[in-house]
Amino acid sequence: MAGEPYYLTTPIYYVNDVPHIGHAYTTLACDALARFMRLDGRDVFFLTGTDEHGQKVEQAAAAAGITPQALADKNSARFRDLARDMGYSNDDFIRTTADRHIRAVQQLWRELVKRGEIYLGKYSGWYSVRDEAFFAEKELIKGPNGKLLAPTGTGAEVEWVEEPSYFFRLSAWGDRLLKFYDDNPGFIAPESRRNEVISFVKGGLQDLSVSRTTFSWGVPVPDDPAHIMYVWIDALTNYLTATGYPDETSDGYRKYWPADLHMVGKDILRFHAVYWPAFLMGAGVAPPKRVFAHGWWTNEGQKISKSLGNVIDPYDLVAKYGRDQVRYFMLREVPFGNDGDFSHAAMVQRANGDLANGIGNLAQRTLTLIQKNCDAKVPAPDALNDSDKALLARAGMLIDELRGHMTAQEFHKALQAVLAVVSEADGYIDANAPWALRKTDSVRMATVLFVLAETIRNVALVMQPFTPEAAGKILDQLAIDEGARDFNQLGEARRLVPGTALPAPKGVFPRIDDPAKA
Ligand code: ME8
Repeated sequence: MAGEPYYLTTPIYYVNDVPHIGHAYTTLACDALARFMRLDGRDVFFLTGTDEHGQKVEQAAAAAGITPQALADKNSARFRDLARDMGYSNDDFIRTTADRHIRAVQQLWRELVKRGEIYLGKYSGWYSVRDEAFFAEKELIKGPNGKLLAPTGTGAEVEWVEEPSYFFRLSAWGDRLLKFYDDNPGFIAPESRRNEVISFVKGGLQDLSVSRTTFSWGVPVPDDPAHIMYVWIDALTNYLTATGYPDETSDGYRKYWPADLHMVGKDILRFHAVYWPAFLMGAGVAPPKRVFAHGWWTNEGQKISKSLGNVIDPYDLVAKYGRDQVRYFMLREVPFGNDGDFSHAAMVQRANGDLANGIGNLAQRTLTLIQKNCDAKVPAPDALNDSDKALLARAGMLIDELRGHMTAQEFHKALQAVLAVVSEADGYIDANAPWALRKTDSVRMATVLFVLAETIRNVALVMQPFTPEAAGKILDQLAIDEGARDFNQLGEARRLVPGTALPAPKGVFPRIDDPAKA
């Protein structure tokens, strides 16, 4: 596994609007995964970026009285800043207005034309600008005032569109897609979403309109610039662009394509799990290995929307609760894949219960005892008894459990597993009462504190992907070198060295209890 490439992507976000908690969430999930895989020795390429073309962006720019490029520049920068300010570890940030991308998407188009997958026709049908998607009449919903709405839950009105258009022969791909899903059972996750996609494809596919002529903000169709490409064919191709495509001999392409994981919200699964593999197979390019569609966040039980005025700003959240606390909450609170509700009470409960009283308290108690009773040095253990060995073994084996959960994108289960070890360690500290041993058996006290410090070292190592700052501070307090923090250092591979001087301990997860802050 070591050195094996791992390529993962977020959706590229529309620049018609500014980032909110939903965007931060998807990128956070990818960040945790990217950090985990790096610590596990993988050669990670983690991509995020912005989707800058299309009618929606053109309309938003017109409303703001600026050019689409100016709007894109301004809002793309905000997504880039968000990634920086949240401490995300993305390796690249792609923009669909960049030359490298325009070259890639035009090449993919040419390839599809060459293989007879694209033809010129005329489109007439319903289009939702908000969703940048076409819908069949039978899919539409009647709105309260008789207006026809897209069936996506966004409440967006559709408009009738009639124009010359290039089409992709999607109708010919149904059986091949179904076979592909069958041959690659892990391609769509979670399972319930996979079933939805399969039944959609079984319901029959229609050819897809892939160019527009009634607006101009997009990539021109090669040799027919009156047409601009449908924003989704443009956008999806970003995943290829970043690897170096169309240069199929480039290092990036050879190493990272096909992508290991496209992480998306459930709203855009169809584009990633149906259109995208069809485009790619149609162009003779291998499809990605996996698409995971996560759930939707609501705010105190309400749908998050601008009109309700309850959009959650990730900066506010971090200012209020802390970066690591927000990361932990979002990944632990909701089984990844399900919808989740953001509530102040739940946030505080998680941060205090699991972090302050759980991991933080265990580390603080143990390190303070060591500081006071072991001359501020890693204590030297005597012979280990069965309960010592059992706890060390549990902590050392955590990684095997976590690998399984992370490969399945079950972040909540990974964190549950870590916290289970923390509560075992809490039980161990109470059962062994090192503070009492100080007077009766200082040799045993040293052993108990060593076992606890080792357990904390293992817990902090595996927490790095989830709460990187706090985990780093705990490792600092255990005097662990920066170079000795990867997953090869877990368990017996590298125990703490008795006699190592330790700095004065400091709490890393403050309790959130200021009512004014609430
Ligand atoms: O769809 N809860 O961009 P977009 C959870 N440009 N996640 C949420 C969310 C919420 N309430 N709101 C948004 C696009 N998201 C296209 C993608 S990819 C080739 C092109 C997240 O700016 C979630 O990941 O509308 C969702 O899929 C994405 O933001 C949509 O971002």
